[in-house]
Amino acid sequence: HYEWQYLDLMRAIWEGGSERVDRTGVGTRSIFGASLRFDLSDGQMPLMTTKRVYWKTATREMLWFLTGGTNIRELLVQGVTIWSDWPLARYRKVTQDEISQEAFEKRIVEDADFAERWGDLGPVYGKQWVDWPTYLPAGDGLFRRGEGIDQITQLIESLKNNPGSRRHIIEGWNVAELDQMALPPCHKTYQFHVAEGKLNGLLFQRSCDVALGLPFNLWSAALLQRMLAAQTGLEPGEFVWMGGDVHLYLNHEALVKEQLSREPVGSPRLHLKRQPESIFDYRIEDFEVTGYEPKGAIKAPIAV
Ligand code: DHF
Ligand code: TMP
Repeated sequence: HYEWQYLDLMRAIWEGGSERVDRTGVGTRSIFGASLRFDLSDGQMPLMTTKRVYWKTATREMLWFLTGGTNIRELLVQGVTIWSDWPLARYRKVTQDEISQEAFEKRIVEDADFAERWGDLGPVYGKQWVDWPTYLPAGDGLFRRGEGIDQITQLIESLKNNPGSRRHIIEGWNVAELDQMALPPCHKTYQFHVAEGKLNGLLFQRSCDVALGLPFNLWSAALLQRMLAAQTGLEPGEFVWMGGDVHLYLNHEALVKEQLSREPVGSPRLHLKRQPESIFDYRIEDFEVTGYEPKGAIKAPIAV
């Protein structure tokens, strides 16, 4: 079963990782450099079954990236709260207001001005994917804004018109704008490869929270690959994941112990129920998962 790769990685880090101090102060056990490989033929997806993974939440996040959105308001109106912690931490720090997460989220949804001021994550994934900024010389050493680059549209064109290319890349790591981002991109580089009518994909993730982030990241990358395959008339091939700093937070011990005591069950499949004109036109109702009967959810605190 594909999921043993994930469980083996988790065990290897917990048993053999180096203990390191990290940005959040929580502390991790970490290894450097890891890879996983999944077959996406016949609707197969790298969806973990040893705990419930909220694949609809991850799908809503991916659709949000494709809109170019960077404000958590667009997630919160759909009930998605996975990005709230970072704007909330900034708001609390700047205003010294000990507002609850619920009250903060409610205010973001109800008050557009407040959302604009406090809900934006900066030029993160969505912005770089579909509107990577460019600058044109305007004389006197000054520059003005050029048209943004839509990497997603360019990628689809290159997959269709130049399948043999070795430059099918989506890049999130805009060095000039990292300091404006709430978090610099973790899933930073996607590369695609066309062979024998199949679309293969690879994600390089510089930093990986194996317990909370990785199950989402695997689902989302495979989902993007499935949408790209559908839009380019290719069959989904293999999905390869590569991680840089791959870690478990020390306060995830209970999750790790519980999850490693479980065994994978079944083989969930993803069906794309509709083929929209463009990759930007997918809606949440277009995605159906069958055969997913996971073990129960396991809660764990997220390091901010
Ligand atoms: N920071 C850290 N430390 N780890 C992350 O995985 C992470 N991921 C981010 C942003 N910053 C991060 C964006 N993605 C959850 C999952 C993914 C995600 C952010 C949060 C999360 O909280 N998952 C929980 C609850 C899911 C839910 O409420 O829907 C889980 O149990 O999977
Ligand atoms: P860092 O920017 O200091 O590396 O912290 C980011 C943390 O968030 C790190 O634990 C990795 C985790 N993370 C994921 O695992 N997946 C994600 O998609 C995101 C956004 C973050």
